[in-house]
Amino acid sequence: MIIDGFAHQLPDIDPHETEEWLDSLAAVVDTRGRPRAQYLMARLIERSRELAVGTPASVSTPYVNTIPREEEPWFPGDYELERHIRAYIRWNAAIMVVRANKAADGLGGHLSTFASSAALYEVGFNHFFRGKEDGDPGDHVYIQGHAAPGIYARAFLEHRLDESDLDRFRREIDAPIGDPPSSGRGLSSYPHPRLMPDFWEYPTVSMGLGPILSIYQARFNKYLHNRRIDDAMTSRVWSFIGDGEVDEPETLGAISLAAREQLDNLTWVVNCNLQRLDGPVRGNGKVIQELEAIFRGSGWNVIKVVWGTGWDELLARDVDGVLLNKMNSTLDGEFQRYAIEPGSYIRENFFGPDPRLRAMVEHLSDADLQNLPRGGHDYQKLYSAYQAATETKGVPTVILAKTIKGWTLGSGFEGRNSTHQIKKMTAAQLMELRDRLHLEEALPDSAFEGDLPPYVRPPFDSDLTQYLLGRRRALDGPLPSRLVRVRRPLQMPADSVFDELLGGSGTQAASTTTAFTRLLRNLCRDPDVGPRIVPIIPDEARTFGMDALFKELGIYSALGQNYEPVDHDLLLSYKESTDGQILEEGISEAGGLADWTAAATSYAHRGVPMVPFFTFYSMFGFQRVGDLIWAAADARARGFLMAATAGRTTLLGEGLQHQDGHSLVLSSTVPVCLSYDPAFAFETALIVKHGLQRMYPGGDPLAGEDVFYYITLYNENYPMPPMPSDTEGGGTSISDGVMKGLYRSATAPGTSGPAATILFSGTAPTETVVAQRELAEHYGVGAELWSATSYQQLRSEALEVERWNRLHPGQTPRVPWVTTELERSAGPIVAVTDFMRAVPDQISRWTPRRYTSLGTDGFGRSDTREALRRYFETDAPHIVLTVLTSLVADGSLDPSALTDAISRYDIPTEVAVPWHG
Ligand SMILES: Cc1ncc(C[n+]2csc(CCOP(=O)(O)OP(=O)(O)O)c2C)c(N)n1
Ligand SMILES: [Mg+2]
Repeated sequence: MIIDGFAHQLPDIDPHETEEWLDSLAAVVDTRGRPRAQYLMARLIERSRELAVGTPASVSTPYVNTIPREEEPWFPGDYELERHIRAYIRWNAAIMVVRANKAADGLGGHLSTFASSAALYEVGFNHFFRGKEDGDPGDHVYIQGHAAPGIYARAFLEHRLDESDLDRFRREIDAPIGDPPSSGRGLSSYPHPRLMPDFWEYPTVSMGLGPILSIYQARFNKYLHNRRIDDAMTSRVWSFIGDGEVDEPETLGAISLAAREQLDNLTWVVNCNLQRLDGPVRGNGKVIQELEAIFRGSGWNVIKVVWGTGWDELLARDVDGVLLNKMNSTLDGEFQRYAIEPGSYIRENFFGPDPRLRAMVEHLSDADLQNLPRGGHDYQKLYSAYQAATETKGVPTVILAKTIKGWTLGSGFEGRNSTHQIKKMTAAQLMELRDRLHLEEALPDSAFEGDLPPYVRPPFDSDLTQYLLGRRRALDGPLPSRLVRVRRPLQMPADSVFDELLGGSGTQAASTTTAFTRLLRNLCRDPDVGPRIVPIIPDEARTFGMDALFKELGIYSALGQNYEPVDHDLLLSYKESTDGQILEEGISEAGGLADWTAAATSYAHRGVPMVPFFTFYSMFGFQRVGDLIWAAADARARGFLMAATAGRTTLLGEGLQHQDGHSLVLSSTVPVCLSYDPAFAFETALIVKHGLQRMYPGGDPLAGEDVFYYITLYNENYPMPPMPSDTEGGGTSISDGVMKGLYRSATAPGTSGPAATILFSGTAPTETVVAQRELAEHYGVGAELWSATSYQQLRSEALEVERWNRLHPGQTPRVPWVTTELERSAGPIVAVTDFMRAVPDQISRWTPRRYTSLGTDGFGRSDTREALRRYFETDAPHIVLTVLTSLVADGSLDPSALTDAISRYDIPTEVAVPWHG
């Protein structure tokens, strides 16, 4: 017996009526069969939803189109012309890849992805995607990375690119960025704004990132709108996604947020060609059905486009429900097979077993059966789906379009498991493609005589090109198109915003994290830049002491705050509001990074520069969502990543999974990420101030650089010194030194013995100051202290110099800045960091004297700071011993100092090596 728990817990106010309904249903099943009962139930559910009865929506529907034929809107375009345009685009997309691989074997490229999705894109380009030429930002279109050839082919038809450009597909090196397109510039393999900054907008090729980024882009548009910064509601976010790609956790991981935030400005199109790279996506199941249930369960509007028009009349005659049953019960693995088999096989195996089904298609030839198209290749069906998606209010829409991978490329490609990887076509395959696309007139046999198959496009003044261009003009210009322009100017903050941090904390102990929180608050309070600051925090504001900002700035929520918070009577209560400034992401670093990316690219994607600060547990940044950061760098993001709770010894009891001693190594792998490890509040302020100026000089995005900042923040408290006078001895100003990565923080105490130099960063000053004192007191060593704010910046400059010297033999060699600076100090150099030694070791090639580093290589442990620093051998005694060891090696000190230090500080000498695990 099946019991629906909820119904049995409520009183039945009319058992007689209940019984009548149930008996009727049983009678229908008995007399008319199950399919009829299913039909009636479906109609009842539909009606009850119309009547807002409150019936829970089912998560799945039969395997047919969501939009019935009679609900399809009138198609406003020229069907024939658009089909012809598609044929040209399909041809050139394929030829581009084939030519590239003939010219240079192994260049790669993909034929089958776009072949399956050409109609999905074309209906968008001809009827929906809005461009930017009217001055508005238009739509945000995330294109499947492997479909790039088709997008280039369309740009070719639009006369944005020409043949020489297409021949530079995946040949970027000899074509510097910025060449005029007509000279044949390199076309990147996939959508890379970093490589084609006036063309691509959204990097998508690392699977799963495009989908999650698109959700947060749509959410960010609502944020801008609700905060009255930009009227973003005219822009729609479209994301094209592979059905294999949905297996990436990032793809589906944030879909419930999209529904919760009512992102009706978001449309996803999943290209369900049933295949990924190696084989079927769900051979033993049905990916469309699975996705439908997931999305409906998450509150999305789901539109399935399974069958092309040819199937409509068959379904209309399906009186017994046998066709529907066959559709429902056929597995994707079988559908993939039907895509490659002849019509006779389909007749035998799909329609054949049931005589009622077989009879249904008796009037169709085998060729007809083979050509019954899938919904994702049916322009009218797609148009209907897109139209419905754009009209849907209150929820995001996903269109699940069933296609064939490699469609129109011929039998060697369509539906084959190997299709994703095939990049070459034989002469016979090319002819077959031409015939299939009906391009005989444009491509007579004689066109194939050369070595390479030809590109072909209709003349500029042809009806076809004019139609194509006319459609784009009507939709405000071509896409993709990346444009940096100022729609809403940005103003830089007043200098006074930074004063508090530059002044230091006096005798009061403070951490760089609390200092930064004050800076963030001051920035938000600045009347000019304030509204453009986007504070983003995962569920860690209290950990970082940032909860104080909740009340003042408000937490953004599309729904406002429809409840009285539990802490309403506290001064610093949890305040959500529709115009809240803080994006509190909950426990999702990927979400926070996606937010950050939307804000950090807003200067280009919306013409509205925003300044995002994403503050997170540094351990869960690069290590966890590094690929999103890489994608943001590709997208030319500008902003600040604030690595809180940095360091391997600062988090006391947290241990192995939390103590970060390596994110600075990871961050240094991203070319445009400037990594800083400041020790003092004033350094942090300077880095933010100069960073703002570098990204937006005087507020101007066009003059700024596409870089972003990774800045560590610690939770260790010590008095924060004021910024020293900017004209420190030796000619380098403090702010210059902080930005370039190194400056002298304290001169050596007067001593009779040898000199040494100690570099510190992050929290290391606490131990180095003690070491400096001990060295002077017990060993007569006078050590200078230098703050190394960025080994990465020092290294980068030194590498440039090294390269210049190599390329300019015979000329006076240049000297790296770090070398020149350290020549102003004396004695062996010892660097101390709370990160692993690889961080300071970045400059070891260029230090003018003996160089040793101390760091926290190895897994973290839980204990006190003191115990941890002793364990990692970064405490003051170990610094002293290291300095003495260097001096002895240099012959500047008697070796007896070493045994003295070991016994003075009780340094254990037979302990396990920390980095062995
Ligand atoms: C994160 C990541 N892993 C692996 C790949 C390699 N890869 C490129 S395309 C592809 C298959 C894509 O299948 P699907 O999403 O179904 O797209 P289709 O080409 O079928 O439209 C894979 C595995 C990648 N690009 N990104
Ligand atoms: Mg696929």
